[in-house]
Amino acid sequence: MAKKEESVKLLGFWISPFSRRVEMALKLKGVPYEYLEEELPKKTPLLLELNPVHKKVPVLVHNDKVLSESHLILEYIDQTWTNNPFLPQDPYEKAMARFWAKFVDEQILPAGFMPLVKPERGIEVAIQETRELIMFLEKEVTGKDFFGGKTIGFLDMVAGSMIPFCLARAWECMGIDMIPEERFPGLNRWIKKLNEVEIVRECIPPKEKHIERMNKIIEKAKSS
Ligand SMILES: N[C@@H](CCC(=O)N[C@@H](CS)C(=O)NCC(=O)O)C(=O)O
Repeated sequence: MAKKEESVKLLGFWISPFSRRVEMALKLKGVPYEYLEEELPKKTPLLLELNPVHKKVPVLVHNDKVLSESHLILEYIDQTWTNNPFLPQDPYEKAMARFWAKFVDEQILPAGFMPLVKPERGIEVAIQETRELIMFLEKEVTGKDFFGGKTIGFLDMVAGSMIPFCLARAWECMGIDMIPEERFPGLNRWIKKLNEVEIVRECIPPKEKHIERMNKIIEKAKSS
């Protein structure tokens, strides 16, 4: 829990999976924080001042410390507030959680999102390639409730904010179920489990509003 004199602020954007996962982590730890919404693509002078390198959300401000990049923010949160640890303690498991988290953001996200904007090799190829990548996670989660085991962990927050509650919703705009139950039973079970976690439900964007906004983002990106 945050100590009395502590100040925790989060600059975020409501549909950003990167922001959503940081909120999940703060809530999991029970850290009170002030949430400052950015209206992307506009950027406030505060965001530009706090994250001059990347100019992106999320940014966490803990007292006089400023942090950006969601994976690093999650690690900082886990090590600063030590209740409800969410990164594995075992060095190998921790390295693997980081490995898969990087894979989600650096491989699954571009493979799954870009074709919605520029379907250069066709939608069918994009679906197949994205599913091949997602299948690696299916193997990781099979037989478990969460990637972290019995409770939600680092990779659950990274992959959860990105795959079911962002990417799959973007594909739903096209009428496509990217993670069909018959091909991905482990991931579908995991998604149900995630939906049972109160802090996850509190942090994911409302579905209708989210899909409507994503449709607009995709259309705008297509025409630019
Ligand atoms: N690697 C960053 C990615 C953050 C990111 O891409 N944030 C987006 C919102 S979803 C953003 O602020 N975009 C503004 C821009 O690109 O100008 C992280 O993990 O925090």
